[in-house]
Amino acid sequence: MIRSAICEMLGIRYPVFQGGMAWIADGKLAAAVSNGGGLGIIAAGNAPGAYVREQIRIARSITREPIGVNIMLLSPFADEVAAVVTEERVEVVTTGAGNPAKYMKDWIAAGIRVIPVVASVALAKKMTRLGASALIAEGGESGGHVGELTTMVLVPQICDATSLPVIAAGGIADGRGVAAAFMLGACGVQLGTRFLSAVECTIHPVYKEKILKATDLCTMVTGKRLGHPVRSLRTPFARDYAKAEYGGMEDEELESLATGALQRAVQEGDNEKGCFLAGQAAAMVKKEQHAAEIVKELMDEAEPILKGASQWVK
Ligand code: TUI
Repeated sequence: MIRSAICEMLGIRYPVFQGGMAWIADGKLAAAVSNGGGLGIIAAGNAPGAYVREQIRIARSITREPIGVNIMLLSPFADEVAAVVTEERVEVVTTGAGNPAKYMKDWIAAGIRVIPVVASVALAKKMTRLGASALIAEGGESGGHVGELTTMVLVPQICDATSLPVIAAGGIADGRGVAAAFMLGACGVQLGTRFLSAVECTIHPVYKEKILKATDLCTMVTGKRLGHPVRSLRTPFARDYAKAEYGGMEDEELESLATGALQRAVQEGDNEKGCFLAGQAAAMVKKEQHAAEIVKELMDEAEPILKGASQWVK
């Protein structure tokens, strides 16, 4: 049994978080992960507060275990979602794509555990100072909005910069990745892409199929020019966007090209105009499984690897 400081802190059985994927990680998926012993996280994405409240209540109707909400800080609704998580007393808030400093005092006063995603040492230090409970170090192998550094170099640097528990994310899809993350100093992992194949993940069947069929070089990063690099599957949309981005299209037109693209992938499975966010580990996702089974399998695979690590020491 692998247990760590994050299990004790949050009252969860396994040190596994399900990443807060915009338009994807709803109350049902989060509750299934939490019931499986991990931490299920509802993604607020670009949705209004009322949607997030509804999803929290759906999750609460399915599980009594702790749940989290991920707040995407670029969202125009970030302020109202920040209030909703306090009113609904979620156990954990994770944040992404920015600096959550202005909300932290209120969340901490409400007894919420704040666990920001950090992609740099500077933000890790700031978040430690402002009272975060733990940090998620997310490398650029992940899907969606990505930072510069890979998981391999980011995790140890974040571990050196903080005394808080560190959760590793980006490129982890099986027990080998979990074991490696612990070796780098992490005491937990967060996975997004692997949970796209969960039975309880209600993305369009075309999206799921694309993940299950993905191969090693199937993802690419677009959006660097506008300052929001995003990793997604290499589909016609991603190729068209990249061409427009480097072909000198105006910023506004470029932005309108992306508007609604996540929803077109998640809800319609639109191969031509949808943006299918996925991490580099998509190729390692092989079959549809219940969320709880994914959590348990990750731990069952990681345990003998970690136990066997002493074989290398003569
Ligand atoms: O946030 C994510 N992944 C995401 S967000 C998203 S939706 C989106 N929509 C439009 C534009 C961009 C994204 C899809 N996937 N992951 C967590 C994450 N946070 N990765 C990297 C960061 C990050 C980057 C820079 C966090 C903080 C940061 O610096 C902030 C600062 O002020 O220092």
